[in-house]
Amino acid sequence: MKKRIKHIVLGVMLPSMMVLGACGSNGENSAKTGGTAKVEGIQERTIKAGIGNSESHPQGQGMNKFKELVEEKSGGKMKVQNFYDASLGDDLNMTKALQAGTQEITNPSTSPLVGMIPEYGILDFPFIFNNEAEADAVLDGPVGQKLMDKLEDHGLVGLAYSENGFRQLTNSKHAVKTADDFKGLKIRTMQNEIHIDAFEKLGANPSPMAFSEVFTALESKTVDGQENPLSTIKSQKYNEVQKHLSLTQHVYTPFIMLVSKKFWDGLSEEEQTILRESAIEAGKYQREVSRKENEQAIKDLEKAGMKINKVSDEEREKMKEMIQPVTDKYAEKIGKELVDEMTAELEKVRNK
Ligand code: TK8
Repeated sequence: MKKRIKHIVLGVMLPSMMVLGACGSNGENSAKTGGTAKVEGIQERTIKAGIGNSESHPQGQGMNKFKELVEEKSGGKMKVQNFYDASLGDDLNMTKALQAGTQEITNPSTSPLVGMIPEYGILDFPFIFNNEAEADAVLDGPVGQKLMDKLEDHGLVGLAYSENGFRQLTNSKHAVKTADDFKGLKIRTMQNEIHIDAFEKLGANPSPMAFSEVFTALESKTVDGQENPLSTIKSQKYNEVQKHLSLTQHVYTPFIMLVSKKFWDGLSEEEQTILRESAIEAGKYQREVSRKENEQAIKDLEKAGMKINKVSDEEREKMKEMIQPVTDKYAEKIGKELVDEMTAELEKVRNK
């Protein structure tokens, strides 16, 4: 009986909450204008932005830069309120909140978006990028833009990419130096079918899970390992519950600055420009911070007692071959055209 009452109350409250959220802090600007903003100038607004990582992580530092830029460019009228550590929810919940219009901004990894927009999967192909410059070229070029354009149909607007980074494997069981060493390890993956299939091909036992649950899952040994960039391994203190760190560098993950389309459509062009420019500028700054932090993090993790294993190019090549059928399967599913475009883009950077 109690449960039923709760449902009825929620059912009444939710729609009105969503309408309120969709207007941001300014109730007048709720009109949906199909992209062409009706309002002019800059209004007083409070913009809620949530991320999964901590404030000290490069992602948190990037969001602080974004806040600073938006406030500066709007003469203090547009205020960004940052929420860290998944306190507003994990990537997928926050993305849904943007679609509902109850949260204005989030900065997820692109990987969990693949369930909704399969094309983002091209970025999840293991070993597709050799270095950060290649990732930047694809993301900041026409392929990155094409992917962003797909968001609008899903109630989202993409402003800029930044960097989560190259992912490295940690685990509590044994050193992973070769492709065979993955066998039998239970590994937490992001909620992404390409990642899941790839780890299966390596003989591991993948367990998809939201980010905020990872530390506890490692601590309680529900899983043996996880994979994330060095900056995250350090800031989440995974070293406290994981002994081995392998520099597998098996896949790159971008972050993307997303805005609720319901909120976006109520903004003036001037306000939209402020948000877009700030996100692009903050994204550049964030990438620099991320790259410096990864260099520092490996030293700190070693000092903290992690056993660090290098992985030879030869072994990484073996892993790539084992995973190739997965890449081929999703390349076909996503469509040859986009995959070829990315390949051509990569060729261009490689021949520079
Ligand atoms: C943070 C996540 C995280 C990602 C993951 O919200 O889930 O492992 O690497 O950075 O996006």
